[in-house]
Amino acid sequence: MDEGRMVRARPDGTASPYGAYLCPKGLAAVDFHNGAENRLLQSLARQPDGTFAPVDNDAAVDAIAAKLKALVAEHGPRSVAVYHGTGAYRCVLGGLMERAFVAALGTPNFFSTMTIDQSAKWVTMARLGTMASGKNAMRDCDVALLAGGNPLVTHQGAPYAVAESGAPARGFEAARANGCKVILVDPRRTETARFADLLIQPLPGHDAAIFAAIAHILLRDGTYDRAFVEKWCNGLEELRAAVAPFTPEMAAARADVPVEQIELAAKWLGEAHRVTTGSGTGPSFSTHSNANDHMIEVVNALCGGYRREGDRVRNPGTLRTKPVYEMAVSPSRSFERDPKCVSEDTGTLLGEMPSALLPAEIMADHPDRIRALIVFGGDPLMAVGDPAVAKPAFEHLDLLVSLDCRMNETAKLADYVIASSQPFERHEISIPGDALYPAPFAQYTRPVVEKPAGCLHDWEFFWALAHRMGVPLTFKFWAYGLNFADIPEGLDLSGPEKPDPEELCRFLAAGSAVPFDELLAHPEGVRPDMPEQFVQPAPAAGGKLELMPPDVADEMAIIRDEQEEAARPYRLISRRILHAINGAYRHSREAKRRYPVNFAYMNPDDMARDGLCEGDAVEIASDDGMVRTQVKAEDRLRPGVVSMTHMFGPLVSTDDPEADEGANVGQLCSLTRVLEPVNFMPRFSAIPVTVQAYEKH
Ligand SMILES: Nc1nc2c(c(=O)[nH]1)N[C@H]1C(S)=C(S)[C@@H](COP(=O)(O)OP(=O)(O)OC[C@H]3O[C@@H](n4cnc5c(=O)[nH]c(N)nc54)[C@H](O)[C@@H]3O)O[C@H]1N2
Ligand SMILES: Nc1nc2c(c(=O)[nH]1)N[C@H]1C(S)=C(S)[C@@H](COP(=O)(O)OP(=O)(O)OC[C@H]3O[C@@H](n4cnc5c(=O)[nH]c(N)nc54)[C@H](O)[C@@H]3O)O[C@H]1N2
Ligand SMILES: [Mo]
Repeated sequence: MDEGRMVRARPDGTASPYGAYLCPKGLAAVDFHNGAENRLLQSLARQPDGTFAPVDNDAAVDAIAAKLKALVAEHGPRSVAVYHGTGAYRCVLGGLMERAFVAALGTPNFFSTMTIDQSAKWVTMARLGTMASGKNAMRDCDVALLAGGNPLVTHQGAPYAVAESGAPARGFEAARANGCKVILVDPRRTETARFADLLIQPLPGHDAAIFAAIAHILLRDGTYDRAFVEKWCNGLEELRAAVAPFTPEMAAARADVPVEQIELAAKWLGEAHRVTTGSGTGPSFSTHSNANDHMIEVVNALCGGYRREGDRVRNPGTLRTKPVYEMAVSPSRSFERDPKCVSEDTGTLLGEMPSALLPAEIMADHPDRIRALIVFGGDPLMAVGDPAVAKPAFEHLDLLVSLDCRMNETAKLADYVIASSQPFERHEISIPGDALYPAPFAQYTRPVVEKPAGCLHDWEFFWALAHRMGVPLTFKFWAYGLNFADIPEGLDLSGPEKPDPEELCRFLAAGSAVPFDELLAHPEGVRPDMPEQFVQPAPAAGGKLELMPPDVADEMAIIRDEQEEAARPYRLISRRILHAINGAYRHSREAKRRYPVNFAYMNPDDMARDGLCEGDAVEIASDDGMVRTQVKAEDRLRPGVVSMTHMFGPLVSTDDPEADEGANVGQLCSLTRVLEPVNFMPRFSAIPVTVQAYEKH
């Protein structure tokens, strides 16, 4: 620090369970706190002429509260929706205050990036069920399989993908040193592939077939975990029937991979003593994403890839330590019950509505349509894609509020943009990572720098809003899977007194294995010495996993009979960059230097065949739209695919990608044509496209 300004950030490995480590976004955060990337330092209100003018936060919250109160009085709480973006996940008090606000208001319209990202995983939980003991940690396995994820860049790992949180390369190194074989399934030889013992590079969109074939082999050879399946699974015969047509030869032909690779992956999985399989965004974004994810999880179940009674629990959580049981939780099929959407016959997944239906829920000719939307740390217009459908809907809202530290594409349409604080300016406690760190660890940090005078903490916004609206808040330690109303302990915040953020954190740490005062004394974090914990037997008769419910069997039959769409020669796939996280840090110095636009990467042979040269201006066209960018050769990509990063450029492109600083690939997606059942997930990968050079004027 120098005179109240941040100068430099360094990783601190004294207590961290993964050593000293800081990613490039962590480094860029210093500049951002200091105002880089046009950080919003003041809240803004839209004027009658459509322009924005600075507004005092009190006045803004007053006006928003008055408008929301009027809407609720006239149309009920359902008229108000909240969207929780990636920026909101990094803000503990803000996220919990938001949950308290939504619960107190009583609206079912809670949306987040999870349902425009990997909600296929939630659909699988709802249709297959889950093992309460969780999956095996990669470090304990002899075989680990990851489909469509690149943790070395994204740091995304457990519980869904296969990788350790924190410093992923170290996790892979440690697992391999223990003898773990790593299998990757990805059209791209990713950065993570340097740890792969087997890399399968399929055409995208065929994971359901590939994993059905692996299940087929495990059943054919009898190498699945019979004891596990007998104890915890229903539907083995239905599964057998559903995967019978998915021979290894058929899947290999569909996905254009050597059949030996599918056989080898199945052999390793079948022979292994301890297995874990999982996926990143790839299979959740592509064609038939729910079936893809279901079949990946079925393979894990056939291998019994979950922690079992007596297994050591590496990290039972520190701030909240929970006993771990070997027990199946039967499918909830929550989406079949009320509350349901008004535009489609589908309900919630883990208490959330499908984000891709936001535009339809706003436009619906229904008394319960959405009329006001609060966006917390997100850019839903960019995230859902298909701006031709989404933008008019957002413009149709009576009230759009963006709580953000950037003027993003959604904020540009908002009535109010509330400038939020940043992590080094606020009180944070390590709830998001609590049980995900490779070892027990907890940290509480006070602000190291004062927030800019014009900014509001995210939690302050939700608290002030509730206070002004007269909505009585109860602050709780909410976590996924919990119904807010059912959580017994809470802090009553209905009084006029603004809460003290440190006291809120103290409340959250009430059940912590490390007392709050010890966390206070150790800003570098604490790695507690905890007694070893082991998975316990199920306390009661557990549920069962449903390997092949009828709706999944129907989807598999559709896939079995499907013909490849041949009209467009390439498949567009997703990729992420190390120097930005979705839209955030995209305008940092390093990100802009490396990525003046989001290039279209292609296999060099494909480029040569199409007469394309490095840097050529190209048009990428799908059935739903077109974007322009520059092409770049990448021999890591298999032939037949084009790979681009999302969240670049303005919502709608001009004809100059360089001036636009990239192109929004969401313009190639559809919110009306190709949506998955249940979660209404659009297709963000395996999008059929053509690539063509064009003359720049
Ligand atoms: N640096 C950085 N970190 C991030 C983010 C970021 O933008 N930047 N974003 C964060 C967010 S919001 C998320 S959700 C996570 C995502 O984390 P990951 O899932 O690890 O994200 P990606 O790197 O895009 O990896 C997806 C992979 O799937 C492959 N793929 C595409 N289609 C298919 C397919 O049909 N089948 C298979 N098997 N593979 C396919 C792609 O080639 C790609 O390598 O990362 C988070 N972390
Ligand atoms: N075509 C296509 N579409 C995609 C994807 C894709 O790969 N391809 N990926 C999908 C995925 S996985 C995701 S997760 C979504 C991402 O969708 P979103 O999360 O909606 O988009 P982001 O751009 O990440 O928005 C995050 C916002 O949070 C803000 N922010 C950062 N820190 C804070 C904070 O402390 N407080 C507040 N209030 N705001 C903060 C940032 O400035 C940024 O504007 O997009 C989805 N859409
Ligand atoms: Mo995401």
